[in-house]
Amino acid sequence: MAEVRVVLLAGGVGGAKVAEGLQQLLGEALTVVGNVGDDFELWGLTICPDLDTLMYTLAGVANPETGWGVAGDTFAALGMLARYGEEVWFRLGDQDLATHVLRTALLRRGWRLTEVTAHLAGQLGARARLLPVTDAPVRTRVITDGGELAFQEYFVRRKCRPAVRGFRFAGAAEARPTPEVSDALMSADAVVIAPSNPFVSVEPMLAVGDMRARLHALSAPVIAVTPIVGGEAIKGPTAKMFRELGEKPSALAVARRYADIIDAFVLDTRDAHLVPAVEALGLRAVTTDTLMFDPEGRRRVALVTLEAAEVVP
Ligand code: FO1
Repeated sequence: MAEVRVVLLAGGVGGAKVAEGLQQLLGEALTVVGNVGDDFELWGLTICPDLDTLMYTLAGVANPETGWGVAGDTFAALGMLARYGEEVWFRLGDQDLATHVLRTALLRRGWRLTEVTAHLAGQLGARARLLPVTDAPVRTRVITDGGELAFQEYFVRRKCRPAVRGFRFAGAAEARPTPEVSDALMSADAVVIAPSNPFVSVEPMLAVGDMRARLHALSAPVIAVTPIVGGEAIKGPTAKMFRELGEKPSALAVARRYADIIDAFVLDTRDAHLVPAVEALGLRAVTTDTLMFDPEGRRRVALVTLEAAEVVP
């Protein structure tokens, strides 16, 4: 095969790692479609945390400790905002702030979020193409014991502490995937669902217009990688969310959520005992070490995923 075109659907930190691994293997032939459900506005600025996490990681400038934000960033502007009496629970770095200032200015000039994202990612040196799933505003709302919260209020301000009862993706039903996303899906040799949180990273994208039906109808293979290993999330609140929604967290529980749209599922070697149950869902199951501690690990998981899709470059 001359060139293997792959589309990755990804959220933030977990998704960015496999995105970077796939970029090592595919370069420009990779299209990363990012979640916009955790976008929000702060001090008049449009902030797109998942797109930025993907962009910084693909460009090699992400903060390696947090996975989000820019490596070596400083927080002088945030310190000044605190002196003005503002609440500064969302840690915006000085360099990161430049991203939001420019994004907001370009959106006000009439650029689509797709165009803004392509410009920023290109200028920073990302090789893969980065696309928001939609240009329309979609906002994840977390229904908790204590009422409904905007996603970042729940995730950062309340540190995922309130017990989750459900989710709402405001604007998703009316939103449409962009023409760029549609074209990328139509011409893909394989579609990969990243090891991101299914509830708040992947499902907000699947809820955009007819995305779920489109993936179901694709003839190209669709492969998901587990974000749960040994019953626990690699990072973040995925396992806690499963428990609060009354389900035992496991790679199998994740596979079930995608069973209607995927052909194969990559799970960790530690969960090999779940293979028969995943196969009983009608899926091909592939086991590997899914933990990605370094660029070599990211490349390895990306390669196994492409092998599972039978589209090795
Ligand atoms: N996550 C946090 O837990 N605390 C923060 O202060 C924080 C700031 C932040 C700033 C810019 C950015 O792009 C992402 C940031 N994140 C922060 C991550 C963000 O909340 C993501 O939405 C989540 O990681 C979910 O993907």
